[in-house]
Amino acid sequence: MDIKEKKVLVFGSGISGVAASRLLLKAGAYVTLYDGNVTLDAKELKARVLDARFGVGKEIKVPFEERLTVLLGELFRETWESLSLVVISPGVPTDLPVVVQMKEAGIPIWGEVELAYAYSKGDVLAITGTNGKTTTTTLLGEIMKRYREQTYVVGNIGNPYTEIALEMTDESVAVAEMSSFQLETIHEFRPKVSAVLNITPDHLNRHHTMEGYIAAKKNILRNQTETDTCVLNYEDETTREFAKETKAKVVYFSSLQKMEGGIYLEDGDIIYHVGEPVKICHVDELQILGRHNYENVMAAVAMAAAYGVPYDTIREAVLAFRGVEHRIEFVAEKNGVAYYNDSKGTNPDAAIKGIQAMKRPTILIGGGYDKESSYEEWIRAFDGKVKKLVLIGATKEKIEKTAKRLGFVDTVLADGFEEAFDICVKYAQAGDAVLLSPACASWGMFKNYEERGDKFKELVNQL
Ligand code: UMA
Repeated sequence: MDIKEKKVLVFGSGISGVAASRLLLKAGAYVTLYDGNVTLDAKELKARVLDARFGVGKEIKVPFEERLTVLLGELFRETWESLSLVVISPGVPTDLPVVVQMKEAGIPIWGEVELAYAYSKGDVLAITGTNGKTTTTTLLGEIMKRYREQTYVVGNIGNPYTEIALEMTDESVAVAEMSSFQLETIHEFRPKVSAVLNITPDHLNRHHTMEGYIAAKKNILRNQTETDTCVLNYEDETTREFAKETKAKVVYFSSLQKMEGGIYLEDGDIIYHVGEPVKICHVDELQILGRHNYENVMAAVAMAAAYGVPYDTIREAVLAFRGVEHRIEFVAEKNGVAYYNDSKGTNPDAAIKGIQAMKRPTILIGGGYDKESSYEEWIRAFDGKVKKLVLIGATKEKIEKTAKRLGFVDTVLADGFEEAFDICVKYAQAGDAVLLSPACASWGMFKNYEERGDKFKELVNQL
């Protein structure tokens, strides 16, 4: 679609919306940046879009300032009727009445990722899954940077893809972390190599059913062809079945069994076995721990190898990789108590990995935004390790009820994050661990999980 001189609405003014607006302005469109939140400052938002980094578009006759309108509050038919395109931010539900009306009126609704894809060059290597996305994306980014100078790490990881799309050349590679929200609104997005790491219940308040969530994730391989590769977790029943629905070459990874044509663990060795078997490394040589992390490494290795990166380059990057901030991150030891920040444990399954990684008696901070998850399996995974569960946020009562029902009674409800932290400090004895791994998103208390993790680290460092 040529959007020159066309009217485009960008729905959502977070980092995706700001970046998408810039791309659209540079591409010659008239942009309305829209947000439902009336407490935002329209002038400040406009300045944010047109900041110094934006540069000047000489070829465009009408200045950017005049091509950009910021609209807050309600979105009326008069505004959307004449649009050629709506670019929707990942956090905006696609079943909002106004979005449905626009769709029914025949206005194309593109996700921010689709817009980036349409305007970028080079290849995309894309990763999705409920857990492990950020670790796998970061590691693959590290591998690719050693191979391709123009490697961009983008997507759900916190860097909007539209921010760099216009810089990409035929030599560029985008390593993209894709959430289900982002994959819900793609049309032609086609990664050269994709990976689906695992699928367990998450974001059910947005997708309503597990089927809806799975369908969104599956979009990652929808447009792939025979010349593309799709890396799938063999040990996850859902992702294993995805092989039937893609034209791409499938490379499975397994942490439990040998897989010819795939990548697997054998006596602690990571073996890439597509063609001749190649040992990449032993897991004891890695700087990240846990079976889930070995799976993330296998996925990143398989993606890089499928793309043609030499094994030595892959090996060097894998051995140098130190993991990701906010994911079972050791913060400090204070008075004999080890503090771990796993703020990225934003759903029960991720938080299970967090508690499994603990080797000491643990005081755990849980709770937050309500995504309508079930907390039973998480509580069962405490496995005698959790001494006390300190609960915060919208889900605190719900989690406490579930815990009590399952026989875990040592819970405390805290009024806010700092109070929860103080309770942990009070109860922790030398030899214990304090773990922030809430099994819930941070929304409602924090802007995002990074802010929550940063706050935790700040409090630890003040001790
Ligand atoms: N908004 C509306 N109406 C609505 C909903 C939202 O106007 O009905 C507005 C809000 O008022 C707000 C804006 O939309 O101003 C926010 O848009 P957004 O939620 O899409 O946030 P962005 O800042 O653009 O960040 C998004 C991702 N956020 C979400 O998916 C919720 C970021 O993922 C991502 O890093 C970024 O794009 C760049 O690609 C964060 C996330 O929490 C980390 N992701 C979820 C997760 O990992 O579990 C999926």
